[in-house]
Amino acid sequence: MLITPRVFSGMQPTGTLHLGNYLGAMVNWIELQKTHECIYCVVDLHAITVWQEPAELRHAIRQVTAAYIAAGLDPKRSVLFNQSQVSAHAELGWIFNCVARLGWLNRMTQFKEKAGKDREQASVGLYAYPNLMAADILAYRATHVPVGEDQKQHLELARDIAQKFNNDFRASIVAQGFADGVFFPQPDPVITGPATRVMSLRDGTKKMSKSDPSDLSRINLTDDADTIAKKVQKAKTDPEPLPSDVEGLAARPEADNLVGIHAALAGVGKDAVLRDFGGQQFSSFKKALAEVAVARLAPITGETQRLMSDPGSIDRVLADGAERARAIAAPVMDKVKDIVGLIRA
Ligand code: AQP
Repeated sequence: MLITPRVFSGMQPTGTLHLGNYLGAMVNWIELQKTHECIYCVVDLHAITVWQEPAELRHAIRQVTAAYIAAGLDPKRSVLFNQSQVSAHAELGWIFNCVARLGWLNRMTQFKEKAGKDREQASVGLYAYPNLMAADILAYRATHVPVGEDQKQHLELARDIAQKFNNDFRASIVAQGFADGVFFPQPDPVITGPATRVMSLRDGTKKMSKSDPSDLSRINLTDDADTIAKKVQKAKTDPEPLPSDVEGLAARPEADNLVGIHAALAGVGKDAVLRDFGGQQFSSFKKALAEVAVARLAPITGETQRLMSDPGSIDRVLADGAERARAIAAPVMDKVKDIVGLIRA
């Protein structure tokens, strides 16, 4: 059972995917499937760490799946499924609940942000979320995890869990035939690509997010051309014209964000965008930004809608992916149980 290069990543069906999800993660996913064995998941068990209306959750799972495919993920080439169909995630998540330390989870900034002031009312699942994320990755002994910058801390925790499991059970791992005492790889974050942290259109210091109450803060992958144009036009800016070089974007978070989005969507650097728009007011730049966003996103939106008109075929893609995922995770889980000392059939 060799550790071979394998990619794993996922997104939560907690709402509609947005430009941050697309540029921060999905663009990399699509590239990686050309060169690597890839497993891409709709992480529905993560979604229920906060309340989800059951009918909306079911719809969102299908819609995220459709958006994956519409954006260019090939379910024949990559393994594409929803997390709850593969029980290895929850099983390994529990084992990792027993490996990870409370002190580690207490440091997770995303829990603090999401739980807010009402921490006592947050679900236990929200707190243990990073352990389940480690299980998502390590149930496949994945080595590479393409994510946006906001997931860096969770990835570091996954690495710590892998290392602690290997250390705690070293003798048993060796006894199970792993001479070097290493069962889990330490997964590497892949935080690269055109825009690893896309910010809110309403506040250049806050990440673009599905859960932001203002829909004007994000461009959704389901927005039509008029909506995109309206959101870009209403995006917060400052009173100065655009600078002529990248250094001029320092301390101008909104300008930096919009130029970064334009550059990422057009597949060029920020310097190239500023060569075209430096010295100009935001009005003409915003018009061009809306055009480039519509050109890039409209085909994805259209294809997502087309796929959503046949939910049965989406469910078949997920069932097929889940079967392939189970085939990879099952021998890993058997070994984990042997290593930990659990008796299995
Ligand atoms: N603004 C962003 N910029 C770059 N990458 C981003 N990602 C999310 N927001 C940005 C990346 O998208 C992937 C999937 O994220 P997720 O759906 O699992 O949850 P999230 O990170 O919590 O995304 P949201 O939109 O902020 O959702 P809510 O509001 O529900 O918390 C990840 O790789 C993430 O890095």
